[in-house]
Amino acid sequence: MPHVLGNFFELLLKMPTWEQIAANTELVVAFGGLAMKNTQVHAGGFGRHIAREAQQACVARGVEFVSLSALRDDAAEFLNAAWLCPRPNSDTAVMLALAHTLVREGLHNEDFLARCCVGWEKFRPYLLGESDGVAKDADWAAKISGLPAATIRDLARRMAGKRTLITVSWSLQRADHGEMPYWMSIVLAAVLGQIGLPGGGIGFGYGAVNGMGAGGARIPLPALSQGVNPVSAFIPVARIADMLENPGAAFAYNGRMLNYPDARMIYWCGGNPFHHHQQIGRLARAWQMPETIIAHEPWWNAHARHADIVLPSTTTVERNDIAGTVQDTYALAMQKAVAPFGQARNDHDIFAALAERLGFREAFTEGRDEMGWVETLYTRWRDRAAAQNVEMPAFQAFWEAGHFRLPEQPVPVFLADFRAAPDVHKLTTPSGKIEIFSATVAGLGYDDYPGYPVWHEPVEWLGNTRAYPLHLISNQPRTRLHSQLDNGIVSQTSKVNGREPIWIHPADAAARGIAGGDIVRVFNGRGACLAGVVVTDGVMRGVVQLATGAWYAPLPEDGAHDQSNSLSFCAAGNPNVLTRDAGTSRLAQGPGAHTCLVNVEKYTGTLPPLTSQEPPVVVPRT
Ligand SMILES: Nc1nc2c(c(=O)[nH]1)N[C@H]1C(S)=C(S)[C@@H](COP(=O)(O)OP(=O)(O)OC[C@H]3O[C@@H](n4cnc5c(=O)[nH]c(N)nc54)[C@H](O)[C@@H]3O)O[C@H]1N2
Ligand SMILES: Nc1nc2c(c(=O)[nH]1)N[C@H]1C(S)=C(S)[C@@H](COP(=O)(O)OP(=O)(O)OC[C@H]3O[C@@H](n4cnc5c(=O)[nH]c(N)nc54)[C@H](O)[C@@H]3O)O[C@H]1N2
Ligand SMILES: [Mo]
Repeated sequence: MPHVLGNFFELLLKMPTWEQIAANTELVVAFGGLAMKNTQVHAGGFGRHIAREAQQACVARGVEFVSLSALRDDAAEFLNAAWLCPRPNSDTAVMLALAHTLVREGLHNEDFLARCCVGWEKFRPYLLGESDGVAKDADWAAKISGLPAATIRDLARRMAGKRTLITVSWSLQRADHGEMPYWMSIVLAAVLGQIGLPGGGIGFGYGAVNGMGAGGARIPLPALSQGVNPVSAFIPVARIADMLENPGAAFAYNGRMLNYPDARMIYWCGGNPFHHHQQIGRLARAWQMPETIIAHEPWWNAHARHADIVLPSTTTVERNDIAGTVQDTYALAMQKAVAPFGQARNDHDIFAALAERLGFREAFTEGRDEMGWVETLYTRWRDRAAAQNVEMPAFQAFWEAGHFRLPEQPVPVFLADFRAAPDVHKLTTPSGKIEIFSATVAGLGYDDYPGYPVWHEPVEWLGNTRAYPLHLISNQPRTRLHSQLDNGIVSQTSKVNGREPIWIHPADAAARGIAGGDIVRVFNGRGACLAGVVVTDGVMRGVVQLATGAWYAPLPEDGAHDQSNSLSFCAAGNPNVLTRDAGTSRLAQGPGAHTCLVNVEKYTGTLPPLTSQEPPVVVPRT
């Protein structure tokens, strides 16, 4: 993204807002949909959920939606979206074909491509097939995606005839070469040439979190002092099992060759590797390698269970805090609701106690305790607001009231200034323009990244089902945040026979003699898990959906099970025992969860116990 359109976090704040979309957009083309389930959350917290009413306002104004996704409910029912089901991971091919149709039919914007972009002349021969003999036309993409060629051509024409917003869900990145559909979506929007027009062009993740497309108060929130980490060794987090298995080994990352450090100790706080990592069986084995693992964690989940030392921390309801984000208009006082459970301590108190043992408590706390920090951070926020002529109440008044509503700031039309004068209002890319061809990326020397977006057949996909016949979508869960509160009632009541629900198309279920409510074994060469069946035509044929987040429940090491296999098995339905632990590419080395084939069979054995939710055995001190 920084190579192509500029700084990602800046872009997220500047994208077309829902208000602008409702007022100007005629057609929204959503790759990966606009899942309403995901808009329940936002990093930093939110005062009001806006996604539903924002989308409803669009419908009321006549905005049309097209959702390209394997799941029907990635678009809310009230959107009346046209539902297209390209094979998962084939989006880049569909986007190429849309661009091809636009160019062949003279519907592309030559002026925009010439004025606002670099590299059109390098990409065009690839698109048209002049450089490799393969025209990336609708017939070509039809064979790859399974969408009819006429549907692709018709969509391209509709996009050109209307004010169109192209949007891509964050999920498309989590795949083999997942950087490609992002780049290609920007190129497609450039070919269409509506970037910089109100409600037109491109935006990302409107169905990822509540605040995408929100106006908000746009006042950056202050944070604790970060200090400077004296350790410069770095790995992309998705490469951690690689690191543990191969200390010292070299790996490629974004044009550099780095070496895996020889990590002897792991201290993990505020994340659950047994949730987010791919191929958890491999991780669980690699986890045996460091000398010490410390988990700093409120819950007795897989993260805590796999640690040598657990520092129990409080949850958000057991401490005082403030919540807010630039994309919201609320400052929220999060007053402690209950006393800390057992010996749990606040994260800040744990770190302060550790800093004390290491001899730098004062430098860490800056002399402040919990409420000292809450008040200081609020006051810094208030000062920043004042600098933008927004008056926030003094701390005591805010804390007693519980919240304060800030005025919403108007959001300028995304890239309108750039469109009008690209040489003056430059982007933060190396050329200052939209990089259809990136000299930076081409210069990295990665043969799979020639400098412009190209289609690569994913390593696992429905275009090649020799090994396993079904594509697994392991998306964000609707009943929790990742693994958080899987032990809670909302998540637990969604389970089928105690196992995570798996969605399967009626034809795929019938072919396997599977019915709703059955327990199935989902498996591939990397692992297996049990899941509870929901048969639905809301999922594309050939695709199964098993959301992330069930607490990893490997088989007990009771002698009846071989340990190496038992670690790759999850009795609760965590899909990450099945997914591939390989980087998306040498460019980003991100997790490629959505590139994953599996098979499903009815499970007829005795159900293994679900040990993952049981509390720890406490041995009294003697
Ligand atoms: N309820 C809830 N909300 C959440 C979260 C949560 O855990 N629970 N997590 C939050 C976080 S951290 C994030 S990053 C965001 C993530 O936001 P997203 O990445 O948008 O969320 P997902 O649900 O993973 O993916 C959305 C949809 O993309 C589709 N999809 C997957 N692969 C492909 C593909 O190759 N092509 C196409 N066209 N579609 C595909 C799937 O059908 C999936 O339902 O959600 C946030 N919101
Ligand atoms: N297959 C597949 N895998 C994925 C994804 C996918 O789409 N598919 N999505 C990826 C994405 S986008 C993300 S963001 C990651 C999410 O991965 P993680 O962020 O690692 O997942 P969480 O379950 O949210 O882990 C948060 C942990 O912090 C703990 N915690 C909560 N509050 C506190 C606190 O106040 N203090 C402390 N110390 N701990 C606390 C929770 O109990 C939990 O164990 O997963 C990634 N993995
Ligand atoms: Mo995420």
